[in-house]
Amino acid sequence: MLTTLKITTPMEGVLCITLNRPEALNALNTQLLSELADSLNDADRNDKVRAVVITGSAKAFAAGADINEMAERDLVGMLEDPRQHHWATIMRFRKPIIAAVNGYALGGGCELAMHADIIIAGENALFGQPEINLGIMPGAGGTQRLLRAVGKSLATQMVLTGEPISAHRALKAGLISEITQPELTLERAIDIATRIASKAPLAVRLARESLHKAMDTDLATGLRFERHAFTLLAGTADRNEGIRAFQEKRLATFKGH
Ligand code: DAK
Repeated sequence: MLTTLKITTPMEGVLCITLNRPEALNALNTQLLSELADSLNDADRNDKVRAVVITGSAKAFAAGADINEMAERDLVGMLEDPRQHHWATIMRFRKPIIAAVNGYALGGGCELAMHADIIIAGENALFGQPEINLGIMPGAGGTQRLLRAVGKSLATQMVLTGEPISAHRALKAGLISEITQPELTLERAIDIATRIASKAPLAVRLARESLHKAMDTDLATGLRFERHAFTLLAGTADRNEGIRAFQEKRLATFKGH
């Protein structure tokens, strides 16, 4: 039974995962990360799930790793920390994730949002990497993904001062793609997920993989991957259906093969 998450299917093809530890502002303890990793593993294997929305509460998407739990681990404990495996599972997830962020997205919370493919935020959202205030530093992508998203100067300022940025600053910097009124953030994220869920799954998967390549390879390698992926899709039934539907002036029905 899930104790730290709520899972719903608001629209066909869309799974919505709500982080649910209100007493700790959704701090990411081992239990929550384990349930999140297991849920994503299930969603990866389930053909009916085409996109996932991850959200929190009005006050907090997630206020970071659970500091009380972290306090119990020394160096050896950190090296053997099961949470790193859960983070790795989240990173390996193969379908699009949209993060719907309201309130605090701090430390591991900001890092979890950055694991998403798209971040939508309410205008009250705050993104930050405050680990430096605890005498530590980000450990789940907060120096690497943040720098790639917002550039060197702002990432360095955020990581070394620990001071968060507003949703508007995050939008300007490219960390998020849209700002909504807080009460509409989840609805908007589900709307985007539903649109993605209606597309050809293999095209979505390869396009997403190709976008990821842009983050971690040089341009020539990325372009080569894109060309191969594009060519591969020529062998799919959904590609034929998509083109035929355009020519016949009707909506395409994609089957995922
Ligand atoms: N952990 C545990 N409990 C937390 C928490 C957290 N991160 N954040 C908040 N809480 C708890 C508070 O202790 C409080 O509990 P009670 O005292 O009521 O029992 C309750 O949530 C409500 O919080 P506040 O009373 O503090 O609420 P406020 O509105 O006054 O303040 C706040 C909200 C978000 C500004 C404040 O709670 C805060 O500063 N929280 C800590 C934020 C933070 O420093 N986050 C970074 C944590 S370090 C790694 C992966 C990830 C990480 C590291 C390694 N590997 C894979 C290697 C990540 C590290 C981190 O995220």
